[in-house]
Amino acid sequence: MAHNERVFSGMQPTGSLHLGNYLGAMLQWIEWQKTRECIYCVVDLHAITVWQDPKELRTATRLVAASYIASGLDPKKSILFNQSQVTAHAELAWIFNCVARLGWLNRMTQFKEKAGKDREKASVGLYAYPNLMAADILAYHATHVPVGEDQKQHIELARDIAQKFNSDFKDSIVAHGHDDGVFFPLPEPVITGPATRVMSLRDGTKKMSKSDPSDLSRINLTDDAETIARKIRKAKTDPDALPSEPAGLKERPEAQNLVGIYAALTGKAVEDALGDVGGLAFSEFKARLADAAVAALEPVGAEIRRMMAEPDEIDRILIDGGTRARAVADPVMKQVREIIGFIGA
Ligand code: AQP
Repeated sequence: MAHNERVFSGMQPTGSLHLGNYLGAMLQWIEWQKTRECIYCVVDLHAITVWQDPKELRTATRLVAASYIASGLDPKKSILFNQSQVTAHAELAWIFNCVARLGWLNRMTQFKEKAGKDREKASVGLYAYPNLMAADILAYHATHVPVGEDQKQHIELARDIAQKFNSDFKDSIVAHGHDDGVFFPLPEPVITGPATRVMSLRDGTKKMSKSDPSDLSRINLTDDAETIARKIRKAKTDPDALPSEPAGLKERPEAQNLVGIYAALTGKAVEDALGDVGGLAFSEFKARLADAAVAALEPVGAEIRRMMAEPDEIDRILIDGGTRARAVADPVMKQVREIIGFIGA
């Protein structure tokens, strides 16, 4: 049975969203919303793979939901909710813990990066995180997952899990009315944001991240104009002027990152952006970049602040989204239980 196209994606409430989340994922979400059924989630179950203060988790969950809406997500059109409201995520993740192989998870580079040197002290949840992510997507039979470049490996794992489930339970899947033996679709990663890998402003070889201890490393969607301009002024650079061709950005990670951000914010290809700013010294270029960033982000930040002043309204939207999400996931989970052989499904 061919599956209808359905989009799923999420972000963790581990802090304020930043320019990387916005250019890498969020702008694609908004595009997909125009033409497809979309389910967008604040993934609070993922957030607790690292300890979170309960009060801060609640605030960050509202902040991420407000950031989605301020960026253009329409909660009437798309389903918007926080993950923990829908128990299907945790239930299917457990089933996938039993489908995925240790060897598969051992290859996940994000676990290695996030666990760092003290791997023995990382939570089991951090290790099994990709299985939960596969469950997030597949509990809705989602077919497309718009994300940044760093999530590609996890979506490939979700495809492997879907394929193994379909193969392990093939006879039962057919017996339950899926004549082609396909229960889970193989989800496609969609990595087409205007900048699919935005790097830290302090180190052009490191991904811009919510959890980087230096706030100067990222531009938050909540930063005001003065803060955005200051962070760009302080961004690491090299001593040379900007080249006029993309080839001249090679081996210059900071220049490449800042020009990539400028191009994404002004809606231009890097080549065309260099047509505008090639030859400029960094001091002049940074002023232009700051103008472009402020023009794009200031209205988003203002809307986030307005929404955060009404937390009950955000909660109401999330709870409504939870009800709508359960209506999609519950029938899928009922079938999963029947296919596996659980009594009382
Ligand atoms: N630097 C980035 N450039 C492009 N895309 C990015 N994404 C994250 N960072 C960049 C994309 O944003 C979405 C949500 O990410 P997440 O919140 O689930 O977690 P993450 O990928 O681990 O992002 P962070 O900011 O690094 O969070 P922390 O520090 O909490 O782990 C994903 O689509 C991701 O690809």
